[in-house]
Amino acid sequence: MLMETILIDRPELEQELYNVAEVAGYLWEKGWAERNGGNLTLNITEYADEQMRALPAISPVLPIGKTLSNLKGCYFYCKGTGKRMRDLAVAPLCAGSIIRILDDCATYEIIADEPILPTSELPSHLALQDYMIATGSGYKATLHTHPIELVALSHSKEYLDSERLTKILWSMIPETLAFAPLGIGVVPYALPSSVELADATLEMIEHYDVVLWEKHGTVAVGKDMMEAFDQTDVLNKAAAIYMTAKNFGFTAEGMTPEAVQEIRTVFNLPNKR
Ligand code: 2HA
Ligand code: ZN
Repeated sequence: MLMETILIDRPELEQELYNVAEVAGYLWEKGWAERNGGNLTLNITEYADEQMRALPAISPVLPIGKTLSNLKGCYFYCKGTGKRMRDLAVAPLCAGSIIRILDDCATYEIIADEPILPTSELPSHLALQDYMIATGSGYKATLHTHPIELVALSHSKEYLDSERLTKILWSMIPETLAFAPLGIGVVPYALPSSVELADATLEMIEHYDVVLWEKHGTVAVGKDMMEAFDQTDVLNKAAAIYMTAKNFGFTAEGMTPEAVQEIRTVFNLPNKR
C-alpha cells in the first residue's frame, strides 16, 4: 500500500528531508544518538505552497511553551518525541512530522504525515528558530545531539568555562578555529526541555558557534542541517584529540597562541576573544 505523503509533487522539500535524514544517519554512526537521543528542527516555510497551507490539522492545537512572535505562519519539520535518529535516517516522516505555527505565535498544530508529537526540546528549538528569523540570519536548521567527548568534558568544572574550553579546542588543530571561529559556549546544567534551558541557549548562541549543555549535549544552528552537524563535528573532533592525548598519558600541548593568532589573521576570522 502506498502511503499518502506531503512529499508527493514537492521534490525540493523531499530533498531537504533527505539531507536531514543523511545527518541523522551520521549521528547514529558516531554514537551520538542512543535510543531517542537528540533532536532537530528545520524551517521549511519556503516550501509551504497554497495547498500545504490549506491542509487541515491532524492534531489538537498544542502549546509551544513560549510566545515567539517571528514564527507566525511558519512551517517546521521536527523530529518526533521518543523517536530514534536511526529510524529518521531511513524515513524522516515516520520519525518526525510537519507542524504549522498558529497566529497567536504560542501554539501549533501537526499537518503531516502522521500525528507524531514533536521533540521534547521544542521550546529550545523554536526559540532559536525565532531568533534566527529576527536577525535575518538565513539559518533554517537547529540540531541537538549527545557528542561523547564534549559531553564528557562538561563533567569537569575545569572545562565549564566557555573561554577556557574554546581556547583548548581551537589549539588542537588549525581547522577548529577556521571552521568554528566563535567557539563553544557552556550552559550550566538545567532540566532537559525546560524553558530555562531554552533561554540560556538563546543567550549563548548569539556569541558562539555551538552551545554545550553541561552533562547533556550540544546545540548548533546552520543554514541547513549539514552545516549544523559540521559545526558540532569540528568541535567534538578537537575534544576527541584532546582526550586521545590524555589516553596516551599526557596533556596535549596545543598550538601556541601565536600560531592560533596567525590562523585568525591569515583567514581573516573575527577577533572576538
Ligand atoms: O531525547 O535528547 O534532550 C531527546 C533528547 C532530549
Ligand atoms: Zn538530549
